[in-house]
Amino acid sequence: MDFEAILLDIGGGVARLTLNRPDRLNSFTMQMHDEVSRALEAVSKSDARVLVLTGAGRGFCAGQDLSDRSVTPGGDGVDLGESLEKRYNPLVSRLATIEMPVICAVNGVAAGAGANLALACDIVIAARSAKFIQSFANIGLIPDSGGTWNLPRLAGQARAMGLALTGEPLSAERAEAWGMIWKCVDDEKLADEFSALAAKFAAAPTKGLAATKKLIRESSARTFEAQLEIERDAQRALGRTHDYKEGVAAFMEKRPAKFLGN
Ligand code: T3D
Repeated sequence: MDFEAILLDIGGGVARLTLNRPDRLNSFTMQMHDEVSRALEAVSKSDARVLVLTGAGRGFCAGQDLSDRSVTPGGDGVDLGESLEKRYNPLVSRLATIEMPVICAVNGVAAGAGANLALACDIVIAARSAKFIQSFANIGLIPDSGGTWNLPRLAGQARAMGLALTGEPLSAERAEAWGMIWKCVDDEKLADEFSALAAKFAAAPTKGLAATKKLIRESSARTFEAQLEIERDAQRALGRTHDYKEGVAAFMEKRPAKFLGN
């Protein structure tokens, strides 16, 4: 596919999407949104069993490219609601619902929508030098891209409030200590770390992982009893998959399982 603002590589069951505007810290333009949207469509239709999202250069993503907006003091405002409805909201919804694990490899600063894009992914591995910044506070906006939903759930209300109202940078180490991300690793180990995890997921029972992701993500909207019923239905369906039968057979035969993702 023809991309300028991103890179997409699909092979060996792994889809790797790299935001690629390093001179602007991979901030989002309309073009980048369009390309990411097309790339995610292609990933959904491909044989990929895991998606890795990362950034080129020293940053992960600085959110909206503020130079892609004609905003002037005293001028007409921009319809940011439209921007969220048409671009940011579908993007984070898609990451939350795509039927495979999404790993975010945060290679550097993640600010504004870039921070919340990362936190919307299923597994976040951050380089030690990376930081997460709710920059919205500095320009009079709210933490979008799921920020007001994810932050209190990941960090608790007190920390969510602190991060969102002050816009202070949160180091990757502290994000890990607060339980907001899966792991913080030394910068030079980031690529090895996410590649190993992606390879593991590419050979995993994908339907089981996709159902796990879905149930965990949807759980807060249900009662415990309702969730038990959903677990029953999911397990019933998974019990009929190739990968469940293969997993049990492999265990009994004391050999590695060969999962096909179905
Ligand atoms: O508009 C809508 O559609 C609504 C949705 C909004 C979602 C949002 O994301 S709003 C929040 C937008 N993002 C920000 O406010 C972050 C702005 N950036 C920064 O605060 C800083 O750049 C960072 C803290 C992220 C990194 O700082 P630092 O010192 O490491 O780098 P830098 O020198 O500031 O940035 C490097 C270059 O990238 C620089 O360009 P230059 O001077 O080398 O030509 C800088 O202007 C550019 N850059 C960084 N972030 C953005 C950007 N250019 C455009 N838009 C950006 N967001």
